[in-house]
Amino acid sequence: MKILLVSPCKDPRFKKPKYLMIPQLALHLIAGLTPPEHEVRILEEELEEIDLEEECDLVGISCMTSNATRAYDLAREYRKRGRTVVLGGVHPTLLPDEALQYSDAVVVGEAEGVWEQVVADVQARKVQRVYHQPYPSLERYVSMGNRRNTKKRIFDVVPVMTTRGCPYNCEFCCVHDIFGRRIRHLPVANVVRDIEESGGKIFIFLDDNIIGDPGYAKQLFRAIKPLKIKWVGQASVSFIKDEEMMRLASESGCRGLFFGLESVSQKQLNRMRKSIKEVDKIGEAIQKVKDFGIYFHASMIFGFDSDTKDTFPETLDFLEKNRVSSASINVLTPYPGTEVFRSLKEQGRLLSEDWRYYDHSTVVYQPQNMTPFELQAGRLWVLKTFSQMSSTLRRLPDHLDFPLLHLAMNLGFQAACRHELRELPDLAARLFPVQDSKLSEQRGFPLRSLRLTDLFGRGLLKGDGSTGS
Ligand code: B12
Repeated sequence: MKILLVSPCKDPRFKKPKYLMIPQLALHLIAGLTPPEHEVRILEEELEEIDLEEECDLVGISCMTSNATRAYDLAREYRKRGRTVVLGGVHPTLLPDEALQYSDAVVVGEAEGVWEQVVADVQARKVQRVYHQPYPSLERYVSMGNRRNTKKRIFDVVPVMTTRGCPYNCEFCCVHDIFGRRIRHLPVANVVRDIEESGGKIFIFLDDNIIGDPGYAKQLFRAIKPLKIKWVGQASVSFIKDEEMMRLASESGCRGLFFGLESVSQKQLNRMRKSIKEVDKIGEAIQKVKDFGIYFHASMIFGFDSDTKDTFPETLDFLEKNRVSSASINVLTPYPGTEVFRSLKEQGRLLSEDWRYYDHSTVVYQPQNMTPFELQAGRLWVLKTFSQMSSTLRRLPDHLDFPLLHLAMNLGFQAACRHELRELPDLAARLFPVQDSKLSEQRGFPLRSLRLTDLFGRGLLKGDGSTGS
């Protein structure tokens, strides 16, 4: 059979810069699981156009929530053309009944342990509706071969994942529901073999927390040190509590880590399960990571119930004062399946259940201490001010170990911000309550020519809970 594995983009009209793209590990893994008699092609829509007429028997589509609508549109089109369509990934796992309306079958959870059966059933024309094997063992080596692709990406970064599952129960995250609370590992020897076979030099570990199981992490770092690779990954700030861990990570080629700080509001930090809860200590942690020659990327979330309009300037001050190189500036997104989704829905605070808006950048619920528009604009103000050239250059002397990465990341965020600003008036008209858009018009901020600095300069966004004057 000819099998096409597709990763849809969120919106084919607005593709991300190619240099930011990393290969979709799930599709390479599924290709590796496919019995060798079948022909498999991987198609990432961010990198190439989709030809719906492309000849194939089975189409496997992977999606998260934000690109689920596009995935469903494609599934519908492929099925019209007589292809068998199987949906998998985070969103179909969370809402299998919804995904089944657009596909022949859904794989709930991981592909390991079921994909071979899916392929055999499609070939025998006996496809079942749902395939699910909870928490499969990751012991078997799945060969993904050489997965470098220098032609299409500027940074040739190869993805690897060593663990699945997360012991934490964060109310805004669905990972523990999908992959379970127990951390499962790939054998270290298999990770080493995969790295060697991949042909890459720079790697990204996609694990939610590469140091989640400290014993395993140290074993892994010791094993990959002789490979002389460079790598980046995600970790919790508890990283800095273990000097040996930091040294081993750095010696094994760690050059950058993504830390989900989420908030620098003391109230919110007290509510979350974080290993470091004091804002000052987070500042020290940032410095310590940098001292080990590791790039610090922060991820922040605005819109928790304890957040007020003051949270925006406070967060910006924190990021600038601590000379953070780059930051993902997100809004709280109530992904289906999470506690936040259940609770906001119960309280009647959801503004939309159109999954295209569930992307960490768009406000889809009524915040507690501000209007949806204020949250949307406040996030953009922080993103714009922090990543603009003057601020980026001011922080550059602190990042001379990685000047290009520092510039590339901030330029990328700046470009994304410009696009979002252009879209903001239309978005506000479509999504936010009428009064919200009117309010800003009345206060002299015509949405069409909105300047975010004005929102702060004239006090619209500043102030605890009030709408300003
Ligand atoms: C890597 C990653 C990314 C990369 C993806 C790019 C890439 N080329 O890999 C980047 C950085 C671009 C990214 C972006 C985003 N991400 Co992301 N990302 C992840 C992360 C850390 C790992 C995903 C991964 O590749 N895992 C490794 C592979 C092997 O696992 P997998 O994808 O789950 O696939 C397995 C199964 O799901 C299944 N499967 C998957 N697809 C298919 C398809 C078929 C046909 C079958 C049979 C099976 C199957 O089989 C696979 C093997 O078992 C997860 C966290 C996590 N633990 O899942 C978040 C996560 C998936 N991302 C998330 C989010 C929110 C986003 C963003 C919206 C964030 C943002 N601010 O931009 C964007 C959306 C991008 C978009 N498409 O619109 C959320 C998703 C929540 C949701 N309900 O959608 C997660 C769960 C993080 C979280 N903790 O909340 N992300």
